[in-house]
Amino acid sequence: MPKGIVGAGPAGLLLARLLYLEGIDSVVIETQSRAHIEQRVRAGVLEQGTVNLLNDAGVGERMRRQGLVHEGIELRFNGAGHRIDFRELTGRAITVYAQHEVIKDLVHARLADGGPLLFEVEDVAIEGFEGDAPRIRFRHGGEACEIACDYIAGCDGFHGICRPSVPVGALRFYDKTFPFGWLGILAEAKPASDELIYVNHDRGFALLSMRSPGISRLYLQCRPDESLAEWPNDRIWAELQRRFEMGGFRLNEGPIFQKGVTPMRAFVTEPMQYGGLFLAGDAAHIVPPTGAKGLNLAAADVRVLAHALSCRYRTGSHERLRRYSEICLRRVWRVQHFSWWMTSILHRFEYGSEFDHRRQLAELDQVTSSRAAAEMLAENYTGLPFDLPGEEP
Ligand code: RFL
Ligand code: PHB
Repeated sequence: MPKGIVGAGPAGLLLARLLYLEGIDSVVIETQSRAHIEQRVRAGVLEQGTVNLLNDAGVGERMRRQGLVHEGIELRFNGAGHRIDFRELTGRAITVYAQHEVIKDLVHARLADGGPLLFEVEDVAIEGFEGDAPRIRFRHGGEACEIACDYIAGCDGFHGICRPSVPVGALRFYDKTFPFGWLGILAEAKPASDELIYVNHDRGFALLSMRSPGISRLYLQCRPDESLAEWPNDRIWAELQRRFEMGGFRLNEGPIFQKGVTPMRAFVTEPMQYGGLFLAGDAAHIVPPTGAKGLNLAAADVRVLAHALSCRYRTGSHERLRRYSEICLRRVWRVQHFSWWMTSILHRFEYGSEFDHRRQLAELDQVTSSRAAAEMLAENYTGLPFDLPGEEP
């Protein structure tokens, strides 16, 4: 019987590809259209381990050509910039390559592999996963469909149906909401720096990222319920220029072609499994974006799950599947800690006192002047290697 994969985000599509390479059949279903998922603007930073995984999975050809390899980032505070040199500190780097480009590569591979990958499904429900007869029901092209599978992978993101289908009380949730959001834009403007710049400013956090040599991706801290109507383009550029100000530094401005507000939240589900249902990626956990970790964590989960399923079919042993949640959660909590820490040192907390602001600046001073502290940041940012206990193949 096939594996049922609910959701064609990075978690679902990469899982399908890894299983295919192991000779394991799966069916992927997705509520959105192909065009929608291939254009949805999301993450941009890939850890070295994610890059290696995509390359090993044979879907890295365009990423190798178009991805921008970055060997460091800048932290800017108190009107000065400080570079964290990843290559020198860890020997590793990150790659800036948009999440929707990863999605295009994975969809292309999936269809070339012969699918199945069903778009625009409706009324999805999962059943029978407490016992040994998991089923997915949905409507597709107006017809009622049912897939019997031996396992279900819940890869349907934070707002999906898999996690809420587990009986109440069987899972435990850990949740933290931050009192701010990010207003993000994409602009046709040459990035003013070759590397990402994270800013701690009196007026709030700001971030310069990019999608290509001609497209800037910029964020600024705002209220979690900020209305875009209050942010005409002139105001966005003026606020960004103030927060990035340093010497003669100026952001390059250009037409803004995408704008959005993202609230900041952290969330973890424990365990990430119930019977024959395995939750992966945002369906199981979300992190605030300051550490650029969500997509990378989704990739790490499905790597563990694909390996566990492969062991199950090759050797008959359920041991790896049984330990799926325990293995993933160790990385999940390490990444939660890092994402929380990056968020806490870089943002302006509305009710934070001047004492707290001074303490943040002291912490940034330490990170940019102590090699041990810089190494801690660099090691986490470029990604914990895939050798946490249980993760090694
Ligand atoms: P996704 O990408 O949300 O995919 C879930 C898919 O499931 C579909 N779906 C269903 N399908 C079938 N039946 C149902 N009932 C369904 N319900 C939903 C959805 O349509 C969707 O296609 O989850 P996945 O695969 O776990 O991937 C997680 C990542 O998308 C997410 O963690 C990252 O985008 C987070 N993130 C970042 N991560 C990074 O690693 N680096 C970054 O630089 C980074 N920046 C970001 C980010 C997320 C952001 N936003 C918008 C939340 C920046 C931002 C602004
Ligand atoms: C992005 O390019 O969208 C991006 C980069 C770094 C982050 C978050 C988002 O921490």
